[in-house]
Amino acid sequence: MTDRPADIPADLPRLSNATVGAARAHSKPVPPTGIVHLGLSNFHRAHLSVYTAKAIEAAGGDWGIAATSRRRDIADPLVAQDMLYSVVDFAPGTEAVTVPAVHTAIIDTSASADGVVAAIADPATRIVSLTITEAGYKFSPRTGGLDLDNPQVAADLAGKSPVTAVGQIARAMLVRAANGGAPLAVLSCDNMNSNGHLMHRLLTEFAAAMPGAEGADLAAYLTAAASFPNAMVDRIVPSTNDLHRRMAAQRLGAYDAIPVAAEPFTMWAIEDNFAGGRPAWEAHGAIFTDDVPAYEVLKLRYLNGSHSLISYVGALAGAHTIPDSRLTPFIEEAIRGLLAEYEPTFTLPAAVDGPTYIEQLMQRWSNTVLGDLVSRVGTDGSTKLPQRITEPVLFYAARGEVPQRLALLVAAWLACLAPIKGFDPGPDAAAMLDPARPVLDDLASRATSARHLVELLFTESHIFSPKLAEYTPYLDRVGELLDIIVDQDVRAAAEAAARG
Ligand code: CS2
Repeated sequence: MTDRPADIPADLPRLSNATVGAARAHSKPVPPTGIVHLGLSNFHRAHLSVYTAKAIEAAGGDWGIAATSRRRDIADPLVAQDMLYSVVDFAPGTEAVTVPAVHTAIIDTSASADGVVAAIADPATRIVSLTITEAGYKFSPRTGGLDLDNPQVAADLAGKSPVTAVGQIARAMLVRAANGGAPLAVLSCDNMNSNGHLMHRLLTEFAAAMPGAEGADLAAYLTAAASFPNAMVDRIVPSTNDLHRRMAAQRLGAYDAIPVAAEPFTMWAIEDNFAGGRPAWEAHGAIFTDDVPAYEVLKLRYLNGSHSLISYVGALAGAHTIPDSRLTPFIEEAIRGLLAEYEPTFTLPAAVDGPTYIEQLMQRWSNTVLGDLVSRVGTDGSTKLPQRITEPVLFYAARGEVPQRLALLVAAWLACLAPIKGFDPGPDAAAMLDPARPVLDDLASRATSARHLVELLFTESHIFSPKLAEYTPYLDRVGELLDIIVDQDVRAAAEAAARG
């Protein structure tokens, strides 16, 4: 368990039902479980939990959330704090703190999935929601569908206690189907193109690959009783540090070991397609719209794509935090260049003004008190970048043009994650975690040049769609920019990208 920071008085009482203060806890008493959430992440605690607590407060409903966690360092304090924690808004001049009292139980999945399968199977559960990160979906960038070669997927199909989210939901749906077929909505809260459609496809392909009659039963349940709303989720939520704990203690007058710091901005655009009903999330400003795919693309490109550039270029330039990076003049130039490259590749949602959205983003990335780290955003790039670059690069390929900043982004990522022998990308790049590290290390050790590394990446690693490998002018440019990063520095590469 995390130690209390030295400057928080030892006698300051712990956050609990007794110390929270009636005015602060949103939605107490907590209603029974209606949502099972996979992945008790900081993002979940600052987004879906807050929207749901406010919805219950405004309109009621049995929408308590039971969440899975393998992290004892979050789960144990949460239980010790009567399932309470605080969300601390971090921005200059902001004092807000929220305690979303909405969690009913922690489901420990470290030893077995029985608990989570039973919780999703319970007919009282009407929504299963997910923040499992891009890596958790086990989809193949090659096919866009379920990665049947993944050993965990194969084991789940063989009927072992399921470890993947898709396997757990599939097993639970079979129990639901056998017990009367109560409807269920599957709500992804991760950053992927058409995340609802993706979940539907993954479960459909899981059903098709299941041996025996189970596959047909699952397919029938998917058609008759399940829904898959697409959703665009947005709020920048860093990992928790001691400054966040101190601010939480000051604002709460109690000690919270597991607060979440978040920017004040929050946004959620969702399709109103919930087979078993839903909380009144609009009470906290959720936008129900059929225009969700447009919101998703907007956010995946302008926010997430640029965020990745800020992170990798920043790490190489010695910036530790997102604002350090974004406020570096040559990096700001590169971000604006990337935003301009993205601009013609998609259509804005009708309700969004592009220039206003961009200036708001530039401000959100400048939040110096939030302390978001380039290493957080740079983590898992191999599973994030495909959503952020593929379609835009193909858009330019169709025009015979080479998008310079989209090349800089991949060159900077490779320099950070697959450094060629003798090149040191620095401590912030070293701190970036990635499931593809072993694959990338292997490519870097075999590559005879930057261009060769790029070739290996696009043709051998299965990280990106093979369609990208066909556009050699793009691969050439990534290789050239990577050479400049290694031979000179990332600033010279950004300047070369600006010259085109
Ligand atoms: C970030 C996101 O980790 C990342 O790659 O771009 O976590 C980003 O902070 C959120 O999507 C903001 O809503």
